[in-house]
Amino acid sequence: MSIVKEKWALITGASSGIGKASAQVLAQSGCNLILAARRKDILKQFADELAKKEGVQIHAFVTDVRVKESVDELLDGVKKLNITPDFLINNAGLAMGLEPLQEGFIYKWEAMIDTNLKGLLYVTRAFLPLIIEKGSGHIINIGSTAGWQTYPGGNVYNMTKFGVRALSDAMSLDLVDTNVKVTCVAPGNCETDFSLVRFEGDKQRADSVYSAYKTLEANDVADLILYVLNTPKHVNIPYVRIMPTAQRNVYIAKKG
Ligand code: NDP
Ligand code: 8X3
Repeated sequence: MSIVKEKWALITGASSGIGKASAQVLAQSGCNLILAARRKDILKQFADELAKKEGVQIHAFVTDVRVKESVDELLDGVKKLNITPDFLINNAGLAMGLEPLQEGFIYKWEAMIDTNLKGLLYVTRAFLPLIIEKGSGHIINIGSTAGWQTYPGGNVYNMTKFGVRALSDAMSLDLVDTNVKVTCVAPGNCETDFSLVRFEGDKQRADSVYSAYKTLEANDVADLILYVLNTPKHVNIPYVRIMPTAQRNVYIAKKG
């Protein structure tokens, strides 16, 4: 049975990687979409093509989740369309750098905290009351193995993803009297633009993250998100971790 068919999902960070793949997989299952990200041209073109291909309704909003006013505009835009999302996929996020804390750059810390934590909070605070009012729904927060295990140079990124995990738990408690479910989906190494962003455009360094062994593909995570959203009303999956077979934790991986 498809629960997502003809429902509405709001996906942040839908212009690339896991967010984009989730949009594709949900659209293939007949779910209508609200897509948010900062890069206007990429996002709009993707939304138009996907809507045409899969025959679902898709609205794209240029949104910077770090900016409260931008999230307010997203909320106003969605309200004007008379849409209340059934699902919120808090996916927008990034890592910046891999320096030891004592050599860290404040601008990188701020970008990670503002996006991965504050952005997630702004979007959730904006849409959660509407979802609760609707009577049922599902929040998916994209965590990470970095929210389970620290690693050298992971410091602030680790902190934000441990935070996403804690927030998922805490919001689930706050929603006990509702039919709104919360799941933290925590991937291991997944080939996307994540490392290109982390290393500020250094393609060679980024590629080396994905060449040592077969990593996850964005679609693997998207398929899992679809599975989680399609669980029956009485079933809630609080956390789910997904790893490449070759990677057993942040440190242990079979190379080659
Ligand atoms: P990508 O870089 O491919 O995608 C990140 C997406 O987030 C882009 O669509 C980007 O769009 C969007 N984004 C970034 N900042 C903002 C912002 N301020 N406002 C709105 N959108 C924003 O990486 P992934 O797909 O890998 O990352 C998605 C999530 O998955 C992140 O939360 C990441 O931490 C998490 N993750 C990734 C793993 C991996 O190995 N790849 C493993 C575990 C977790 P735009 O630039 O257009 O705004
Ligand atoms: C991304 C995975 O191991 O680079 O969240 O932190 S890792």
